[in-house]
Amino acid sequence: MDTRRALLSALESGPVSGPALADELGVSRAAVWKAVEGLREEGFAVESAADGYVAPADPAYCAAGIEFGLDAPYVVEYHERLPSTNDRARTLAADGGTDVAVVADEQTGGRGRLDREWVAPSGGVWVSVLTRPAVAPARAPLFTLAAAVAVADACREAGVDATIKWPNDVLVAGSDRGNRNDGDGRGGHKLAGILTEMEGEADRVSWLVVGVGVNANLDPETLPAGATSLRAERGEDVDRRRFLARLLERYAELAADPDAVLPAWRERANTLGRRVRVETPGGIVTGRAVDVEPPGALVVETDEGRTRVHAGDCEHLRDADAR
Ligand code: BT5
Repeated sequence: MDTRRALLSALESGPVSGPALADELGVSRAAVWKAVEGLREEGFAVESAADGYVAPADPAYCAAGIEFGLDAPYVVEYHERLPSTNDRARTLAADGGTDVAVVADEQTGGRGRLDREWVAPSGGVWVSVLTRPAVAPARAPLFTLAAAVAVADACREAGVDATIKWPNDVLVAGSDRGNRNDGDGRGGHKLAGILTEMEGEADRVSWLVVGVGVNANLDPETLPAGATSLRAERGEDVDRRRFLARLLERYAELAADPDAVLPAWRERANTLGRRVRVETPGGIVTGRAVDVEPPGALVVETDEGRTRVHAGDCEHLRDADAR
């Protein structure tokens, strides 16, 4: 473990004496001091007290702040502004990196699926997790579903009743309050989206980047029609540091236990049991969504029988909608 990491984890359990930590790690006192200064430069305001260094009471949203107390196996790379955290994670992947969560306060070139734009001003939670799971590429969709569950759970812990629309949207359903940016008209407002990208060979994923965008402390008026935010739903800002830590912890938990993903997804899904219209690469499928099957296919009961949809844009229909 490097000095920075060791210092961060030592700070979790109270004041840290510089000389004692230097002895424990077998590094110089100057090295510990440098690590303290490094954390401060990152924005993690370590204090000096009589009995040693003390963690800030309310850590900032920065790399060390997010890593502080984080129970997930990722190094956090934080940027004030990036074109896209997915692009940055892909660059790290090309350089051989892994187990990194790239976070930006603002994205200037955020991407949705199919090269759509993702609006990502300062105040949101924009993160891409780079891993190299030992699975076949066909299993990759499970990680998208895992991320959707992780987002839904983090939102629920923050007091917002989020549900999942197949395959990758996290929505807030229900009553139309005046503070949302309307335009959806189908009972759901988009709180978060997920963009999964990967490279792999026939039998093995080489790298996997799961990009998650959550409209956290934003006003829906600054977002596309049909969007909502945690701020709008809760009526106050969320602690992005805690929210993101929970999201990453839940994602890591599910990524390590793939069998738990589908049952958890089904429980939080808003799509199952509803009439849907899915635009797939092979055409439009309309019917009732009845299940999701490994590794993430939507099972739709159509007039012609059951069909499995592996990718596409899904719209929830009112029962009366005739198409
Ligand atoms: C998605 O695409 O929902 C995936 C979004 C993934 C964004 C994350 S942020 C971190 C990482 N870095 C990136 O560059 N991307 C990922 P899709 O299902 O294609 O939905 C895109 C559509 O959602 C757009 O065409 C807009 O209509 C709408 N949209 C754009 N920005 C939005 C926002 N902030 N909130 C809600 N809806 C939005």
